[in-house]
Amino acid sequence: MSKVIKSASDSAEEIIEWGESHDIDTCFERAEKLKQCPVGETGACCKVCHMGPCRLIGKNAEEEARGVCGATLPTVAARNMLRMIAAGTAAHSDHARDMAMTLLAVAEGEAKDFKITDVKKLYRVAGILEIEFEGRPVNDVAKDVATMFIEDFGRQKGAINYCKRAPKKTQERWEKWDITPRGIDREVVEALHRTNIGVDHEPDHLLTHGLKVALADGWGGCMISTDITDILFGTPRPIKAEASFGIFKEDEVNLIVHGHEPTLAEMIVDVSSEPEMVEYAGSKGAKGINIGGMCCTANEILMRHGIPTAGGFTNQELGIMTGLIDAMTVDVQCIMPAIAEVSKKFHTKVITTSEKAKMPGAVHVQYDEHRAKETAREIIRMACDNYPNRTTEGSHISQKAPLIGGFSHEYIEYMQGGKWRASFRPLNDAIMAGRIRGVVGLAGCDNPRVASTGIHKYLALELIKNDVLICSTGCGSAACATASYLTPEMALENAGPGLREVCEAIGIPPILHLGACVDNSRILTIASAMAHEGGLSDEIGGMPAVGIAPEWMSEKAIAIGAYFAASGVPCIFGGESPVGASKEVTKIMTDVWFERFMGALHFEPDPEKMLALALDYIDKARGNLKLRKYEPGKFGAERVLMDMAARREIEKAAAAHAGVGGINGSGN
Ligand code: SF4
Ligand code: MSK
Repeated sequence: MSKVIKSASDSAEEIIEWGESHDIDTCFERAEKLKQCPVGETGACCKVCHMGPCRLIGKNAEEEARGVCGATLPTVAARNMLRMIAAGTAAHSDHARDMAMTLLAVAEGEAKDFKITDVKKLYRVAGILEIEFEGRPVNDVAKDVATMFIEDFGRQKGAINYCKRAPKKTQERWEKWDITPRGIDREVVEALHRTNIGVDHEPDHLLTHGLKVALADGWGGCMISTDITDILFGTPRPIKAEASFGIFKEDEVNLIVHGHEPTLAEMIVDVSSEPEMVEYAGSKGAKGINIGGMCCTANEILMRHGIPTAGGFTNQELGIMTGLIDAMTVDVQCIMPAIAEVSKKFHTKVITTSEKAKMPGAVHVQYDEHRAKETAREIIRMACDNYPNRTTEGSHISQKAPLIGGFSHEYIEYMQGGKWRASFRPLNDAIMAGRIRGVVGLAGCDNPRVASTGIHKYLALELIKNDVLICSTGCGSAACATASYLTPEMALENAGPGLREVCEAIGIPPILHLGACVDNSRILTIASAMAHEGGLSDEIGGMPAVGIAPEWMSEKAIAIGAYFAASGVPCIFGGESPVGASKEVTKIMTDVWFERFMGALHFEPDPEKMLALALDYIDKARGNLKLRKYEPGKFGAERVLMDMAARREIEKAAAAHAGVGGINGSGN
């Protein structure tokens, strides 16, 4: 029998094999043993009341199956989808709420370990929120910004603040179909109410509310989180880093930060270089302190400090199995409880830090923003104390991959014209001319039910060969990073001729790492900027752009797919559809949503079909916009892109102007 490949990453596969030979279970073996329930997998199971669970199966289930209460299969599937969107939205948005509360605490002088790092970004956000900022103390402006964002959670009427950032036509569609979100909490609560036994039973009505909740996530939770993180810790700009298990050091204390929240991780990075901390590590026999990341906390600190990442979701147990991690802190989301179990076989200390998330088998050190640095130092000391317990046990792996990350939407704007001419014009022109065929957001998790990271890798390569520019986020970025795909050389070696030319002219890789999963909001901002720039679609819908989450597993990914669909971006998700049992629900999420919003949510397990569908959407959008037909290597006339030399000239001129800061952040 041929061997089943569990991960498309050689180093991950090596650790999995080492684990198998040492009787250590991981998500890969558990996924193999634990087959998915075929009823639940396709959305045909309802358990919202205790007359059930009801399984709506059998011949003609779509028309004939009924739960005890009489609910039909489309109702049950639509309810299941709405609950997934609500849960995903709640996760992102609760994270955003914490960021807003931190910003408020900083502004009020209560969180003294933090500061406003990017004042230009603060002013830019204040401008969007129509908050006066000229001549006012920075903390007063920050307080008003934080307060306005906090109001977005509990607002009962009107629209969340950032809806106005979308192109007018996109907003009009939302108004027409009544999906403009009011308050984030309100939409999530209403979703839970509607899906309670005996409330909303019409599939289309349920799913329409799903889009409203999702917009509260995209233009609320995710966008608020991205912007506040930039304000507090700096707006990312291109930065070098490394990825994969080779980032762990044999002779240093390895402390890994895992989860999603950037606040404590930022403090850990900050204090890890304090002489007192380094000395402490030395007193335990280590040559230094090595901070690494995992999942999206990794993406946050990689984007701003170049801290290396050990990879995405499926790498968490494997990281511990290297035997080299002295401590792993976890905050919230995408943390497998299995890490506490696997850590028992090694010396690794798993430390939970969020008041919302504890785990049997882990040590809890409560993060408190009022004593953030002290908490960070305490954790570093714990990691150092554990260093002498390291044994030779483990699959010590040394491969690592170089990468460039840090592509905020502000930097992408800047790189197309420098400080004074920053715009999206060159990108739009390159698309119009056919040099770039279209843009794909490659996002979402990696998944042990497929050869993990393999579909990301396949699609990334095929898309850039087809002159498609990729914006990656979350574990999609981690998958590309560990495969050495996030380098400019990728363009030379693998991109189609048009995309290669653009990448060489601007000096960017063909896959732009935009950040964590909440930073999918950056893609919404980019799409809005492209619409405002002109020459393509005047709304987000109709752009030659597609979202793909080929290995998704989290409800957060579903919320993201739904907010892209509502904003006008067709999305393709891998695996079987979680509501595939109902033809009616499937049709609403594809055909009906496309007709109303020019976005859609497809599920397609076959990677080749995913690719074909994405390219088909892109080419049809090009056709509808009457752009020249995409033909590899044949381009039309377009504006000359700004090359590096020209940009340096502009920067020299910029330097002559006193009082204007660097590019770090705010664009214009
Ligand atoms: Fe069954 Fe209806 Fe209860 Fe769902 S709500 S579990 S379909 S009885
Ligand atoms: S961490 S949501 S596995 S992308 Fe953001 Fe990765 Fe998916 Fe979690």
